[in-house]
Amino acid sequence: MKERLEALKLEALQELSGVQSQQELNDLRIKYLGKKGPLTEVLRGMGALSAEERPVIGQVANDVRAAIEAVIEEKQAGYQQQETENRLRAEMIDVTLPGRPSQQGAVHPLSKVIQEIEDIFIGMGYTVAEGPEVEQDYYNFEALNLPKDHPARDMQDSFYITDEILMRTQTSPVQVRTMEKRQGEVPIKIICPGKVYRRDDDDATHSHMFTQIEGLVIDRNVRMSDLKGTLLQFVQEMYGKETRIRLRPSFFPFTEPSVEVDVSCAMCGGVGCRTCKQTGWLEILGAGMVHPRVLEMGGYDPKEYTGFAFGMGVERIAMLKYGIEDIRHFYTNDLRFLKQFLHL
Ligand code: 2NM
Repeated sequence: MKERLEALKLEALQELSGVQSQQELNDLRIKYLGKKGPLTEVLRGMGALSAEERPVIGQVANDVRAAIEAVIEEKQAGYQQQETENRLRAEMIDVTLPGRPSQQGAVHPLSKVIQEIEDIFIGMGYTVAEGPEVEQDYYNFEALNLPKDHPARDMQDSFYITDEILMRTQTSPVQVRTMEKRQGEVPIKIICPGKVYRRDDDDATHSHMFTQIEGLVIDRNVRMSDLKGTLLQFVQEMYGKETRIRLRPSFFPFTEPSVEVDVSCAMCGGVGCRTCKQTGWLEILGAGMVHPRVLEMGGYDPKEYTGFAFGMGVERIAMLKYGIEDIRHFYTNDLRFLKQFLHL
């Protein structure tokens, strides 16, 4: 039996010396050391041995097993190191190669102007309110004192989705919704930026979709002088400390009295130039004292509360500020246009 074991050892070591792959190594491990292998078989037959022989043969069998295991372990370690080296070589990167340039995005010029205007009003204690672009007829017209038969409500002028639903034509519905939500609480001091929609043929100065910012203040004792002071503060932060404003009487259904607000031309300081068509003034704001009926429909008693509101077109302000001649540039996303505002 001892001879059989020694022969087994020699055979195994012989075969192991010619092994070519990890798979072959694994097969040999199973062949010699596995449950159905010759070593296991020998050990199982030990019961038939005499008491003197058993420890001797047992010792030899263990030695043979250890010798075979040692060679397998050594070869296994070799394969593992080889594998590690192969992986490291395959994954090697050249850190001295120049990097790929990354594409840098930028904030759209319209978004920049919106943020600038928001910041000025936030500085005066306003909060920013937003609302849906698809709006109910009630919030867009009815609650703003534009009854069903009002000429400014011509179906031809708005994008209607159904009889009662349309694309908002102003951001004022957001202000009506805010009044409704606050349930008569004061003060309300909000600005509402966002896209608005009107059926119009697009040209250099008109777009069927554009951006508006409207403001609303409601409290006790809010007066026209508060409106004037607020708008003067706004334009002086926006265009410079020397900027002046001029109010002209106007009409809006939702304000009474209503005014158009001209701003002294920042290009020429008010002496007259191409931008202001030699007038020295630019028309950029509409405003007024909130109509008592609008306050009432919003849940505010017009005998107790008053308010002012104003609105401006963001594209027009941006066009005047940066000398942009065509409103369509804002929506075309031509990178040659957009890249001019990268460092604003
Ligand atoms: C403007 C001009 C004048 C305005 C009115 C309201 C509201 F909701 F309080 F009635 N919001 N915005 C308003 C007033 C807007 O835009 C040229």
